[in-house]
Amino acid sequence: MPRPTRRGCPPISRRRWLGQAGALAAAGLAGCGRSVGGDSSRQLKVFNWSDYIADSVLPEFETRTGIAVLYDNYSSDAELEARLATGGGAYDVVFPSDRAMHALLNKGLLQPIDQRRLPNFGNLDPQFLSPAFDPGNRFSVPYFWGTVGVGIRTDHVALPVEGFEVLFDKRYRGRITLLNDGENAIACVLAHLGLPLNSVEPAHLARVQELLVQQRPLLQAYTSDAYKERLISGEAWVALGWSGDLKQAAAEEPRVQVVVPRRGTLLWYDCMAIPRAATNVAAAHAFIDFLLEPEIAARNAEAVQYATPNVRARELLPAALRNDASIYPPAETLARCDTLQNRGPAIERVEAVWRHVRG
Ligand code: N2P
Repeated sequence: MPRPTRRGCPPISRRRWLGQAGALAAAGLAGCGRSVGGDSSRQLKVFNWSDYIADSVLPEFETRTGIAVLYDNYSSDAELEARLATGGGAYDVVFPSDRAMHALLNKGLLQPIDQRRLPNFGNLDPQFLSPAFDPGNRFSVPYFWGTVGVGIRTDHVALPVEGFEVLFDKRYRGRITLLNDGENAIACVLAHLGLPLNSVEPAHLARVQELLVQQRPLLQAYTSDAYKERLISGEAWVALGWSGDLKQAAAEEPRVQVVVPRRGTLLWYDCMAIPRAATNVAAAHAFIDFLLEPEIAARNAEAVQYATPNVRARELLPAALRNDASIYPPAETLARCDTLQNRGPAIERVEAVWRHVRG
């Protein structure tokens, strides 16, 4: 499947946001229906992971509602948390992962969501509702879920690849990328060692640290977003990445293959949430509900290649996508996966390993 082409007005990226806002304000213009000054009730500020929405979705919301979307990207939970904690951006809708929700709620950085304003909430699969980090979904609405996997270039890497072992293979020196996300990377190395991926046992973390330090000279980059393009171009041959981004690469370049590690991997759930400091709460609810519409959610799922928790959207997906085991892993694989738990103050040990590795 070719990469989705840009239709209508492209979303404003982080790099372009400030420049465009300034230029348009100076010219007294609003390109693509985006009014960039004045009436904040006609603006919606969205902060989302990179490569995480279909290109056609934002222009459609803008056309339908007359609300201009200012769209900005990030590539780690840490970046989102720091931005919300320092009050930067005044975003109306953000997309934290399950891991990030613990911290954002503890710090009071989100506001309650009014489910009565989300008529499409009922499209969500009940198995994804009321998670431990947010009973009753008072602050979060499921967006996508996925795993951490390994993307490989089949024209350079010896097959078969079972899982994470390929990340430490000296034959691929200088061609390997790792997620620049300590918690995700460390969880995967724990899983690779056959240890619980939430372990905070000093002896376990010492083994992880040793492996990650040994791996350092083999790496081309620590990156949480550029691996997709590098796999496509052939610059990287092995990449630890999030399932949908790897699938997007494979959809564009058939020599990219996605491996969901058989011995188990990290499973995660991302949600939609409204920051405490949001200035357009009404539009935030309208946008979340729009993304829950079956047709919009299906189009979104097809473009980003992540797993949708929206039952009605999943029914609309082409059968090949709906039944793709690297997007929706079978029950026996999922049984060997785990999510990141709230490890309390012991998380500092995990962070210390990452600081040492990135030193
Ligand atoms: C999208 C990455 C989203 C998955 N590029 C991380 N939770």
